[in-house]
Amino acid sequence: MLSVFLDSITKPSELKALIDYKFSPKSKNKLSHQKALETDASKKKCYYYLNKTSRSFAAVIQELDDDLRDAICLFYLVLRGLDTIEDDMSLNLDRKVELLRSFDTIIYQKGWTFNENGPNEKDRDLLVHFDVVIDEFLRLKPGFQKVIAEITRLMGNGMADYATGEHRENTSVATVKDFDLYCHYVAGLVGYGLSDLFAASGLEDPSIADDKKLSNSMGLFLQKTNIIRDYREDLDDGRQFWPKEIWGNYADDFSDFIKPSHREKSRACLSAMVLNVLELVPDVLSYLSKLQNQSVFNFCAIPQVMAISTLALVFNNLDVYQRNVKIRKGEAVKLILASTDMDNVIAIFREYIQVISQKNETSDPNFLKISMAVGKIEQWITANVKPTKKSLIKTNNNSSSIFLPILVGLIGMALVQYFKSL
Ligand code: IN0
Repeated sequence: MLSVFLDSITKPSELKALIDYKFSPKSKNKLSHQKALETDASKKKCYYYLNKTSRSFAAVIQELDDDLRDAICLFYLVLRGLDTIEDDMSLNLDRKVELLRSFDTIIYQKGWTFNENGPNEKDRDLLVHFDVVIDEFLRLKPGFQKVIAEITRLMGNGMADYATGEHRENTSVATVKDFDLYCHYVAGLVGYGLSDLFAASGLEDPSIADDKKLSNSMGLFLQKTNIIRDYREDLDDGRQFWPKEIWGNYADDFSDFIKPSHREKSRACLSAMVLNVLELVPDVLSYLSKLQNQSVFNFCAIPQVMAISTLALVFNNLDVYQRNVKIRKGEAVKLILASTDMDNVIAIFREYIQVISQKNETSDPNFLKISMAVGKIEQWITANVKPTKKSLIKTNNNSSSIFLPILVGLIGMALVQYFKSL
């Protein structure tokens, strides 16, 4: 705990956020939720597993309005169960595929538990006691159950296809299309399911679930950012999620990027991966701006602002190839406290987009494309920020914002060429 404060010792705004967060009074939703748990042992066990698998995200789920809170908790635990089967390299492939393809019916089987995971699987315990999750799942409204089961069916089958080698080349993802499809199965479908749950709860307009592309992009933005951040951890564990269509332009072997002699190619590859993610930002902002319920907005916005801040941190940062790069807890808490409305979220995105823009180098082969992606995001913001409303953002009303970085880039590249030719 002390180390968390020490990490932010030179950042007064983060220190203040950490203190505010620690001493903030419990919200109305959190209090009514805790009261409900006192008399419900089975539900309490589910929240125990939720808190065990993901502490900070569990806190965000527990702030949701009634009804939706339990539906999303169960959705999360069911997906975590599925993930624990997909993840386990020690499971026999046939058995794994059989489980993945039938998981949508398993969640209706009272009493089902599973103890075949390897001893090192971190959420092993969740499947060992999965009967508790099933009991609570069966207590949800049928409308919620149907959404969760349908997404589980689609995701389980998608995961099984990947596990058996479809859309893959040896152990790696081949094309950008395959990469998008994999991320759709594991994260985009979560976006579909959540939008359907928001609609079924009545807390959001049913139209939130109509635009599938936006729901998909919400998941892809989180998953692709994680995949960039986790390069080294995944490499060490024998996993490769970066598509060869991208990294193959910069190396013969996926592990070449960790070599000091490969620095400049490694940097260029990282930029190409970040560019692929930046293209999703306008969709993310469009989705968030449609939300109406405060608790749903916070639940959706917090992971997205964490992701944009992670993306700014990993961009042009070769440490990604050596270790797990993470935003400071102080910064994360500051973002959690600030993500309360769309104006603030836009201001946060704008800040990190500017960080990316400043770290973008003319010598980078993707310099121009990154400048254009940044320009498109700026354009979205200019077109969507209401000028009448008090905003944290300094709008410069400069519609040429897309052209300025491009112009600077072109001049930079011309100068590089000129000096090379001397
Ligand atoms: C999530 C997503 C999530 C939240 C809100 C809206 C979403 C819309 C579309 C898709 C996903 C959405 O958020 C979590 C966030 C999370 O777990 N963060 C980790 C930190 C980290 O670095 O991983 C934490 O411990 O706090 C998320 O990452 N996923 C997720 C899973 C289930 C549900 Cl119901 C919602 C995982 C994934 C793969 C990105 C979809």
